[in-house]
Amino acid sequence: VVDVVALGESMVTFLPTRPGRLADVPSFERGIGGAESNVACALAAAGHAVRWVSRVGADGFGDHLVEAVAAYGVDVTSVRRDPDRPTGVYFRTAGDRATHAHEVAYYRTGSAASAMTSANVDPRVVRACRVLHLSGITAALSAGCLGLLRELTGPRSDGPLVSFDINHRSGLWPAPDAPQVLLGLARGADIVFVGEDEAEEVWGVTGGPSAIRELLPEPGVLVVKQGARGATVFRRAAGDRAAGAAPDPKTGGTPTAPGRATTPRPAPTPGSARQTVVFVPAPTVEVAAATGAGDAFAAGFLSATLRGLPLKARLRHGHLTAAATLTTPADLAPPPTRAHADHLAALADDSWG
Ligand code: KDG
Repeated sequence: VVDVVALGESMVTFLPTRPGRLADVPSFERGIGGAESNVACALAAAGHAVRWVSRVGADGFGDHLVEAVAAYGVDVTSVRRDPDRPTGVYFRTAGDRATHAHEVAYYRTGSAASAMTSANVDPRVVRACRVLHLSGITAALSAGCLGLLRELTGPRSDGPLVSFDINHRSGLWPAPDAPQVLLGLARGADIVFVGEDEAEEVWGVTGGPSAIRELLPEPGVLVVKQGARGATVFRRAAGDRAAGAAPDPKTGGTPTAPGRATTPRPAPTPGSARQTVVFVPAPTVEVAAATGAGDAFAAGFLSATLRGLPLKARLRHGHLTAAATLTTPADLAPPPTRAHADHLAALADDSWG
């Protein structure tokens, strides 16, 4: 059984060998990036059975991506090679030490992955898992990619839990339609990840996690990442349908078989729906570059979800996996071993934050 399928574009990344503007940097180091494959790699490193579904060019960069992701233990047999389109690449700076603002230059228009559609991605492969992980980046790549995401997050009566990271990348959205598109996709997902600052940037929501929950009452699980402060999770009663998840001793919630909402799902009324809310502070770390930290967080949270751990442990696993990426300049870092992360996640509350 595949635990997680992650679907999305990956790119060969070029990171400058020294700080400064892209215009001034004379040389770059090659790495790999791609929000969904970052999640896939971290989950595979944590011992889960993971498949990455994508398209890359029939070129050297495509070879490198497939080989590098496979080296993490991810099943890449569903990655298709496109002889007519290139593999996407991108360049970015490490960013300002204080604000972490960085420059990004994408070379991915017309890439192999941007040609993904619901006609050339096999829905049986994508849905044969416990959790399907998607992100808003894919929605911005092309009309075909958006159609595919709409189908995967659309009304359904069975199949995996759909996890959706908003991942708003302003440089990828030509038209001012990101807010509505991302909201629509998120409303169809079961687990949603969003940054507090991201929600303000995309939807203008300024009231913190509870205001974001009011905008997004549909997902059974909503995770609001609050940067260096921590993260808050909202879980509706019966909103946790992770296959095989054990009862949650902290909340008394008893996740059952991989059941799923029927179609169409009634929108719960904010405030009236019974839900659990948990906040966990983030550990303090020396940030080298923030890129990829959200993906690592999602991987840690999903790993703990698949193992049926309580909400607090899910957030702690998210923070610990994110910390590994925050402390490296690359998009992807080897996460802590599962045993080490379990040990850290079990520490007393006053060791956190
Ligand atoms: O979340 C990190 C990603 O943004 C990075 O790896 C590259 O997928 C990427 C993108 O589209 O920006």
